[in-house]
Amino acid sequence: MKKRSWAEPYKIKMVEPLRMLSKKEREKAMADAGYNTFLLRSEDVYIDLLTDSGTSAMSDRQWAGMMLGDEAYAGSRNFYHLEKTVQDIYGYKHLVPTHQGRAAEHMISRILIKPGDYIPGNMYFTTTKLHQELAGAKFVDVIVDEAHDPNSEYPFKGDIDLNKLQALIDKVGADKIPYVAMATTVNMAGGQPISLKNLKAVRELTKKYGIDIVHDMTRVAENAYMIQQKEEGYQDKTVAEIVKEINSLTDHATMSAKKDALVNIGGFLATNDPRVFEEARNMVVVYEGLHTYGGLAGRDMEAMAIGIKESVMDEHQKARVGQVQYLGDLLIKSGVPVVKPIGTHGVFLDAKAFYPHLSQDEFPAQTLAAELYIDSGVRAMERGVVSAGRNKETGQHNYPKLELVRLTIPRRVYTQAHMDVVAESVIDVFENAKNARGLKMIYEPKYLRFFQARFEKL
Ligand code: PLI
Repeated sequence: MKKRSWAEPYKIKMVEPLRMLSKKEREKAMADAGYNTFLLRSEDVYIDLLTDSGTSAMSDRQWAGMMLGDEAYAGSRNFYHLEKTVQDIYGYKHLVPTHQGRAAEHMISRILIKPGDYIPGNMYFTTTKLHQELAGAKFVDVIVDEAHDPNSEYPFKGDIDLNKLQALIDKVGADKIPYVAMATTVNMAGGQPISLKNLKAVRELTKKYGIDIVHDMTRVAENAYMIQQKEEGYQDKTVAEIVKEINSLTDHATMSAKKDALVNIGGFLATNDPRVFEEARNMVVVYEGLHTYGGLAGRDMEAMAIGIKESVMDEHQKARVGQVQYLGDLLIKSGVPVVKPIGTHGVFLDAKAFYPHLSQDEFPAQTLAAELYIDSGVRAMERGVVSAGRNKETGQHNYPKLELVRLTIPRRVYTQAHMDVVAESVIDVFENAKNARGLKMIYEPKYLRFFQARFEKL
């Protein structure tokens, strides 16, 4: 059969010019930023793969929706549109909007956790875990072992190990486990999906013990697309149908709409439990704003409602995830060490394999992100020992098995040619890897240190 390529299901109506500094200027910019890509100025970045959070290009329909913002303090028309969309597309009964995901994480942690509780999860996310800890819980990783192995080709590395979950229940008792934290997809594992087969088993086990499931649905439509592509029995289901099925197996959800839902700001807490809804509606007024806007403008809620509908379209996910896989395949073909299989929102470089001569105390992933920026102006993000923070009890670094650099692809923003440029730069940096020196941390903030820590070259 003749080859038939796919292409993005949109054309470009407005462009934003990019500029590229000279190598000397990039070296200075990186040193001035303390070798932390979060501290670079966006204007000094050529291709920005720091994050897929809040960086999507909105559609003309979303921009048109912005003009329909009803900026009333209470009862905005856009809130009701968003509420109906969350009910229709996601299937959750009650909605409390928030300005972004971590505000919803704060509320659900405060509502469901008692000090001394345990929260098992399919790996951790930085803000999610911090809010669990601030509410007095201890996070316990119950993801399958394959998730910690960058070379395992297991297709559903987001799966929960039921034996690990059962062992925790046996050890601490179900009354000390208010909920399982389940994320679609698992960001820190490389954007890896959970399977429906696994989620159904987790639902069965948690039901037996009266344990809830809190769903971090930040990238649920991308996870659904992977299920459609890889899980037996789902090839004929639409992404929208699979999203509904995933959500139906959970009790509450937190959402950073800045990812899947294609908006630059926004999030929410959703729940099927009227008591949790009642408490969250009370709490949101203290921290975010009235329960019909939760820190958002009416226009933001309108853009989110439209973005949610666009995010579950099969052709959108095919192009979105397809672009990520395109970049991943270029790197794999050139022998660059990456987390396999390629996930949905980015390609994760294995910094330990780039720099076997650097120990984790020399921050290999932080080093790699800096080297990549200096090489080509491509901005990536550290996801290794800096992101993992310190052990609360011992004060030592947490040493995660995965020491990664994330090339995160914003949705609908860059072209295939940009991906080619990125791949060429990564390959060059890999070929020169043995010359890299590590870094020393010279400033460390108390919370979520990766955002603001500063480094010096060793
Ligand atoms: O950045 P927020 O507060 O809207 O959402 C926090 C958050 C929660 N869960 C997951 C899985 C995330 O990926 C997430 C935010 N992620 C960021 C900012 C990222 O760059 O991946």
